[in-house]
Amino acid sequence: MNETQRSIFIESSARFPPPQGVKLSYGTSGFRADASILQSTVFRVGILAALRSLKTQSVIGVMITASHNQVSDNGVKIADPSGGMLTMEWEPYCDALANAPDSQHFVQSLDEFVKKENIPLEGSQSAEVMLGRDTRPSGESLLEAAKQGIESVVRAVATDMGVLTTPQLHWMVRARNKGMKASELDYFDQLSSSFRCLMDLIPQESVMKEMNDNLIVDGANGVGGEKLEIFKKMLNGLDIEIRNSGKGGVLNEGVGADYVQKEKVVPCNFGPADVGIRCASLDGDADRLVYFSVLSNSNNKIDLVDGDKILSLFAVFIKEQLSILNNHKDEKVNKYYQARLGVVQTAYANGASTDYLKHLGLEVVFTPTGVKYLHEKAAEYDIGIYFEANGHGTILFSDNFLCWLEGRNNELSSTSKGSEEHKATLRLLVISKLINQAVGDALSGLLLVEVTLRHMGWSIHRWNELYHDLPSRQLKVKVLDRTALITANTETVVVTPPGIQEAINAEIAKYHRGRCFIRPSGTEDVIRVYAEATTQEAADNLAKSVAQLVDQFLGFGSS
Ligand code: G16
Repeated sequence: MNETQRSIFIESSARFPPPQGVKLSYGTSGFRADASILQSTVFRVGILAALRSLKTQSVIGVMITASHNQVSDNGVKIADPSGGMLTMEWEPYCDALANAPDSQHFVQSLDEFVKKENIPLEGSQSAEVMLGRDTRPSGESLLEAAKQGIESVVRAVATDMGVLTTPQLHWMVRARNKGMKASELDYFDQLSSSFRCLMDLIPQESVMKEMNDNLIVDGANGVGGEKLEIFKKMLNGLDIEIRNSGKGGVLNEGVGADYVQKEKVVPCNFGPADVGIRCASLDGDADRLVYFSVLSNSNNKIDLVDGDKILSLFAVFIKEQLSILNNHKDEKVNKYYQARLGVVQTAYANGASTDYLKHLGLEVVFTPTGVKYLHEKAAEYDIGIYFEANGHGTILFSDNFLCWLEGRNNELSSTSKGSEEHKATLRLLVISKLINQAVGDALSGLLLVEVTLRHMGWSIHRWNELYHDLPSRQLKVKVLDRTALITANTETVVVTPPGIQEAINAEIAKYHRGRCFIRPSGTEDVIRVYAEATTQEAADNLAKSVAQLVDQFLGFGSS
């Protein structure tokens, strides 16, 4: 890098000294920590994002959010040109740059990195980074730090898109790089027109079968509730009541998808009066979605309809459309496409959901936790449906298949408009426009759930009856150093520390259909424990005894 650029970096990074004695790591979904220590990290990520833009000659995204974490935390992550997560190859650079102890070391690492990656810092190309943030109070000053980072790269521009859901920012980055219109209004337009189109394609016989039209959405006191308030005005035909939309309550406190899914109780401001109504919960930045119904006389307990069930619902719907196409198959060239449909889950997927999906005849594959892994795997199929049990997921369509669908749709529009085959083709095409192709998106997911339930004529209870979850329990344990835990086989086996897996196996063996695994969280400073068994009591006991093992091997008394 030339001297001018070097001295700009030295001078600007000196204004953002890193916190002492803290090691940050680009985890499951970017950097996350207490917001008070993130200024320098976010500034440095801003620089890195501008360099990524130079390297890829595309628009890059930076989102300031800590999603489901408590309100005092914040975080930052980069969206790549496709709108997906930053390529994992760059994560070690993020770690190295974020942890450089002072501006001299930082600029030295930056220099090496620019050379190694061959980034055209001295050419004539410009860079652009789109910035978004959620509603956290710390977001504004962190966004300013990111902006200063971006703008310290010569010829780099920061475009502040304001307060957004995380998936909106990812969608906008993807749209910009595809040369499409990419404002918030364009996002709402695309989703609402696709929703209306799918509603128009609902078979007459399904209308009002078992379906109750009312829907109540818990907005987690975050950006998702706020956006849904605006968006719902464009959604004729969908009756939504929004609670916890951010006025008054605290972000993610006793509300939101993470709370509802982990605690399996109603969020604040829901209760016995809501029995029988279909309810949904978004998380703090609206990239997760779960549904639930309030149980009567049950002390705030709920029937949880989690990401696994959303995946199953979508799988049934898509499979139905594909079989309509197959029934009309004409082996003549171009009239038939053998689309590969696959589903992707993680170890958190309830065992009953995996059994159900396999029983449907679907190919089910597993990856470690984190959308970045699931998304990559799902992209290998013509239609790849991925969901984590926590409600994070989407449906990806391959370019080849979309191109074939477009062609077929044009053909059928002139030869057999309105036929079953034509409708199925259209539905698949429109689903690909409704559901976010960049990343899991609670708002687009919610619209697809709503239209699919109407298509099936199903109530939330009928949907929940697709299969019965095995009872499960999740716990988190604070430890000395969570990086001391290393896992393998998509997080189902512990490799380090030695001995703990054998001890876990001995606990599992005590329970019928017992299953349990532990993994270090990538977003919080804890070890997570997941246990499953045939009764709730057994799942609770298994989780508890394994949590004790974690404490014994890795806890504060273990050293
Ligand atoms: C992020 C990731 C998700 C992951 C979750 C939990 O979600 O995007 O893929 O499941 O973290 O991660 P961990 O168990 O490692 O803490 P979010 O909604 O917090 O962005």
